Amino acid sequence: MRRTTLPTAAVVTLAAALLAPAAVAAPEAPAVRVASAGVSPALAAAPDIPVANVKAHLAQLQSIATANGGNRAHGRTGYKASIDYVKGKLDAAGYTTTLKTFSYNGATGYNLIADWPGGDTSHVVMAGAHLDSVTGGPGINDNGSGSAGVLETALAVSRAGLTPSKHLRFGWWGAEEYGMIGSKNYVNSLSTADRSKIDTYLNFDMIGSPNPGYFTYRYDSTLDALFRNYFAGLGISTEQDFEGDGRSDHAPFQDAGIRVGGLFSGADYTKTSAQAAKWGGTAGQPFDRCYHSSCDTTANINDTALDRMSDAIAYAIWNLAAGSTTPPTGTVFENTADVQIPDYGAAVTSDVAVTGRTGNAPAALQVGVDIKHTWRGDLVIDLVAPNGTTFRLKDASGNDSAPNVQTTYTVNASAVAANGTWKLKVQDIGRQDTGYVDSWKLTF
Ligand code: DTR
Ligand code: CA
Ligand code: ZN
Ligand code: ZN
Repeated sequence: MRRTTLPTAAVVTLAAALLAPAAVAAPEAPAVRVASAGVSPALAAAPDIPVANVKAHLAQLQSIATANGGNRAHGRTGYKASIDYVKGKLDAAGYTTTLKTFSYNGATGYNLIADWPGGDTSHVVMAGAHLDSVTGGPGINDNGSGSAGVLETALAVSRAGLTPSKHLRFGWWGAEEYGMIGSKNYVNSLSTADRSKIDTYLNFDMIGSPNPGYFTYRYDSTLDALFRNYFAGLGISTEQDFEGDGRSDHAPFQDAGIRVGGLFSGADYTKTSAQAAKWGGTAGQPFDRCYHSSCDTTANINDTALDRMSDAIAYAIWNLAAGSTTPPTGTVFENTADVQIPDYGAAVTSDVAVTGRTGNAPAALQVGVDIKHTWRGDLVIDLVAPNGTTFRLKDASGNDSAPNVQTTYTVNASAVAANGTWKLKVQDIGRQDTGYVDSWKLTF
C-alpha cells in the first residue's frame, strides 16, 4: 500500500527510500515523509558523565564529613566545608557563583547558585540538589549523590564549552533536611519577574541508592517523558515517584508555579519483587537501608545507578538547554511500501534513508512497525543501522498465534551515526502463514 501525505507541519521531501522489488506496483516518485514537529536542532549529543568523577566528589564529601564530626549538616562545619568544595570546583570551571546566606535555628545557612555565562536569561533551565546531610551521618547518598551528579554535569558543560540557547543555572541547597529551608529561601528571594524566567527546575535528591529504583518525577508530563524515554533507551522501565511529594527541593519551585522534574533512586521504602525483577537488587529490602543513618557513607552507593542517573541529568540539560526536548513526535522518516514476507523463507528488508541529522542517533530511537501477518509468533524482526549494527526488536515466539505486529520499539542507538540507510529486516520462520510489511518509521 502506498500513500504520500503532505502533513501540515513543515515537510521536507527526502531522497527516495529504496523499494523492495516486485512486491509493489511501479511507484510514482517515491518519497519518505519527514514531518518536523517544530523540534529545534538540539545541541550535539550529551556527553557521558564519568561516574569515576562523580564518585571522586563523593569521596571528598566523605572526607569532609569524617573531618567534621561525621556529618555535613546545616549549621555545622561540615556543611560549610562541603559548599566551599563545590564552589571551588565551579569557580575554576568558569561559572559565575553566588553564595547566598540565610539564618535558621540560630545558625547561618548557605545556598550556592552557579550561572553558566550565556544563553537567553529570560529562559532559565535550572538543576539543583540539597548538599546538607542529617546530623546523624555523612549523607553520601542523601544527598551527596544528587549534589555530585549535578556538579559533574555542570563541569561537563564547562568542558564542552556548551553555548546553550537557554541560560543554565545550578543550585546547591542548605538545610533541606529541616524542611527545604534553603530552597524556600531562594525561591522566596526571587522577584515575580525572576521566577517567571525559570522555565524548568530539575531536582536530584538520592540518585545512587544501594538497592536502586529508577523513579521519575511525574508532575510535568514533558519532563517525565524526557527521563522515561532516556531510560527506555537503556532498556530500563522507570516508575513515577509517589513517595516524595513535598519532601524535597522541587516543592518550593512547584509551589511558585515553576515546572519541575527530576529523578530518584529510592529511600527507606521497600523494593517489591516486581521492581526487583526489572531493576535487579533485592526485593523486600529498602532501596536505601542507610537512609538518614551513620552508614550513609561512600559504601552506600550503587555505582551503576549513580552512573545512569548522572548521564540522565546531562541528557536532560543538553536537551532542555537547546530549547528542545525529545518530543514523542520528532522528526519522522517513514517507508509505506508493502513488502511481502515469504512463508518460512528468507528474510526481507525495507529501507529508510535518513539524512539531515547531525551526530549519532538518539538513546531513545523510536521504531514504529506495522506488519500485517496471520501468525506473528513466526516473525523475527531486526533493525539494521547504516553501519550494519543490528538491533533485535522481536524474537520468534512460536505459539503467539495473534495476527499482526503493530507497535513502537525503543532502541538505544546512541552509538551509531544517524544518517544513512536504515533497514527493517523481517523473517518468517514458521510454515503456513503469510504477511507483509505495511509500513515502518523511525522517529528521531
Ligand atoms: N531525600 C529525602 C527526601 C525524599 C525525597 N523523596 C523521598 C521519598 C521517600 C522518602 C523521602 C524522600 C530527604 O532529603 O530526607
Ligand atoms: Ca556515565
Ligand atoms: Zn534526607
Ligand atoms: Zn534528600
